[in-house]
Amino acid sequence: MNRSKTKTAGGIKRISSGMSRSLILTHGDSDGVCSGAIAKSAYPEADVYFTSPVGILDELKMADGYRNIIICDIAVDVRSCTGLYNRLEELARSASITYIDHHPLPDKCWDVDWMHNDLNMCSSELTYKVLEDRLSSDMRRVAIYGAIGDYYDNTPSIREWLRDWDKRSLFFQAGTLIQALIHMGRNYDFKRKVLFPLSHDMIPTEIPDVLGIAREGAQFEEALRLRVKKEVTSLQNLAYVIDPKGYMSKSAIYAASYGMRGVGVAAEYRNHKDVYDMSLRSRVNIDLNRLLKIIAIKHGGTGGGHAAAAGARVPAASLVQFLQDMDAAIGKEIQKVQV
Ligand SMILES: [Mn+2]
Repeated sequence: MNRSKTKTAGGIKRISSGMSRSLILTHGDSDGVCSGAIAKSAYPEADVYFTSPVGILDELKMADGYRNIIICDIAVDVRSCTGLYNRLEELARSASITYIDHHPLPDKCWDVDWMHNDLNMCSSELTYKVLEDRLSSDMRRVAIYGAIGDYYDNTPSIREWLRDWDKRSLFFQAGTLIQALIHMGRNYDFKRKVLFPLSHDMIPTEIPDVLGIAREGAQFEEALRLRVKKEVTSLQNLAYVIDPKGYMSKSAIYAASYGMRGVGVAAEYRNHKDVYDMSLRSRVNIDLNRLLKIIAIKHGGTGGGHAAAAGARVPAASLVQFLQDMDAAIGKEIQKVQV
């Protein structure tokens, strides 16, 4: 087998080399790794690369020559929407395209038969359903790991599929896998080593290093939790922590709980760009994606994601005002919902 080492040029994470008929492009988070593993189980010969909404168009430069292109869990970025659509339509003349995603699509484009978009389930569940004819029903277990990783484990199908397993064992495996993937961050070499055995339905605790890394991650998270508990600041409707020195999404969750607010925000300063990158988590019935699209842009930044889990970037000088505007907007939304 001819496999190259991980390359990271241009954001591309090459995890196997040599031209094969199928190409899988997927996200590097746990839902993305599980989606990729399910797609690779359906097309075992496929090359797999990790990418992101901003990297996808670049990655597709090397898609020529593949007969079958599967993209999983990559949100369509508003700014590159048209370019991406045109490139995919161009590739669709000589290849079969399957675009599987569960993030909101920008308006207008995408009325095409190769786009499988459903906001009601995670990408892993959707990938299993789209490729079901080629899959063992045991791969539903991998879809459940992905669903838990993305907090989409309460859908009708996942609940039904869970009944076929002892959910205590399955949660142990899912938790171990997710904790290890989060702890390894952007280590795509590690993610490659996990994705292949996962595509053969190997349980995560048997995949080399996963259990030990998950334990390290749990220890790191415990220290982080105690830091956030000490440093959290609460406004009226949101609570935030700045530079928590650890997992951003988990910091946002702990900020909400220890700050005793509906929304938690973790912000991290990025020196080279003089901006704050943020992770936001909501446990109240509001749409963070919609609010961020308005308020982050108003402050010269960007933002979006899901209703309950989202991210944003704003110029450092705007952070305080941004947080106050978000706080007020969340308050208004909560009132609307209660009326
Ligand atoms: Mn996802």
